[in-house]
Amino acid sequence: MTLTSMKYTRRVCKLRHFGRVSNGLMGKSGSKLNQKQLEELCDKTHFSEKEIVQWHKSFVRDCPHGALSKEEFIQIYQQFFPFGDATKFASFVFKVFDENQDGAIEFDEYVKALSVTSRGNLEEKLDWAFRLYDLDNDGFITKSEMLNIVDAIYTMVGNMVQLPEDEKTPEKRVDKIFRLMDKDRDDRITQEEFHEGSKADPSIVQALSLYDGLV
Ligand SMILES: [Ca+2]
Ligand SMILES: [Ca+2]
Ligand SMILES: [Ca+2]
Repeated sequence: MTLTSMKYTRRVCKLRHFGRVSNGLMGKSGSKLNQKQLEELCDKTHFSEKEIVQWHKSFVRDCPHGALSKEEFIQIYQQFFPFGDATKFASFVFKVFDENQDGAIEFDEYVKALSVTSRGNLEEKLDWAFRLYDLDNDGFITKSEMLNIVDAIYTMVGNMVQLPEDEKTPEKRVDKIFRLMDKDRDDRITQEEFHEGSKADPSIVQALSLYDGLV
């Protein structure tokens, strides 16, 4: 169940009828990509100009109104998790994608996020994940923030996977992650603790559900 970029596109394709419905709203930026934008995106991502042009083509085809709405985004996730409810988790991920916080994912936001989640190195992925978990964006992950995300993951996945005893509930999993990561025991995780912990113990990264492709 890896949400790779290809799968995103395929799922977006399935949502094409949304695009048709909202054709009337066309006119939002995103239908054309100029050379400057192309170079900028090439700079900021791990994609070549050629790849960006390809991504753009499929993005415009699938989202003719030029942006992906939150509802469409949730629907993409939901199709991967038919036995659970993806609304909450997808909403959190949406927030990280939507850099300018205008309530929609424009092409540049889409392609930058895909670059990190599909081609980013571990550091980049961890930074991205940190932003996901740090809900109020104050530079610390509190237990309640982490509980929010982990609970959303459990709700989305449903009872699909067999979990070890110390991960049976969201609370247990959060306690486990904090035991491993929160080195100074102040009940909040800094970016440094997050990085160090993940590198020292790959099982944490797994516990964060980063690499089973949820983000
Ligand atoms: Ca946006
Ligand atoms: Ca925080
Ligand atoms: Ca700490």
